[in-house]
Amino acid sequence: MATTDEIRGSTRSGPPPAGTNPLDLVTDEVKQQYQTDGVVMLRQALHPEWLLLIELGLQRVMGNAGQQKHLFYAGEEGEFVETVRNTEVTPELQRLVYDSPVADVVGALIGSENVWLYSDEFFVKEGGNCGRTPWHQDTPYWPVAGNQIASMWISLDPLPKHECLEYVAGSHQGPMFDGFSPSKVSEDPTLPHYGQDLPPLPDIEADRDAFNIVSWDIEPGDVIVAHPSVLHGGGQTGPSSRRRALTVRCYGDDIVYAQRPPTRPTVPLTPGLSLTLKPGDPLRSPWYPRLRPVPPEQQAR
Ligand SMILES: O=C(O)CCC(=O)C(=O)O
Repeated sequence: MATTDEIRGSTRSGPPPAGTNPLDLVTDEVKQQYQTDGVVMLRQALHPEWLLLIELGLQRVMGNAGQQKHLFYAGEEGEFVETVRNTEVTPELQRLVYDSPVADVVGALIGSENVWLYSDEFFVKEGGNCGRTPWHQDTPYWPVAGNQIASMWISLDPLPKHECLEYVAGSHQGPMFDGFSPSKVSEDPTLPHYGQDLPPLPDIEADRDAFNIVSWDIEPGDVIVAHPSVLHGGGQTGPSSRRRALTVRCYGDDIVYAQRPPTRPTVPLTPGLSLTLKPGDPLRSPWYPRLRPVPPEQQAR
């Protein structure tokens, strides 16, 4: 019987033997932990081949073949890069989402045999001293409702826990707050994104002890899977740190289209979606390709 620390991934038992099936990591205890905390660490879930694929994809994206780059703390010391939905234009990410165990692991955790891609997103903190990723939930930015949805956060670099992504365990069961405003993070990372309908984000950084914050030291191959409603934020990086992370976001059967306050578009942009779906409709659209079962045109011959 695994201890809570082992299930939470806070103790390390070394890499699994070659040939280990990543799905074996998704035990009933891990599923239970995911339900309770909204986040789990899965040690050595991804083979180095998949990490190489992500690295090649990132090189292509940063070489300006990918989608638009957005800067946090633009022009300041803490500047870092975010770019979303590169799977559409990056063959390496296409191979990752169809051929790697990412969708299978997320599908097993959320309990859905059907899995769709919501989006991918790179967060690239290079050059040292990159700023904090502000505390937030993802669901306020997304036009979705339902529970079978999760993000797998994959770091290409080893990280100490204070530079890793941090989570407020259990917060996915609480209220949906307004988002932070990405263009105003250096001014105040709790300034509202929509400014209507949703309660303001709590200032977690100002009162960390009041929250049940969990995070982990991370090695390449380790992944964190989190419910997008769980409050999370990323630590500042040190002077010589490099932190290149990819998040792959997938969902299952119970996810439906939902509206968000009209003052801002949802992320990533999906022009036309609101003309074809009404609130409560299953989230089916070419914006969100099906990953499992693997579509015939994507199956290895
Ligand atoms: O890597 C980061 O700093 C942010 C990641 C994040 O917010 C996410 O994966 O939802």
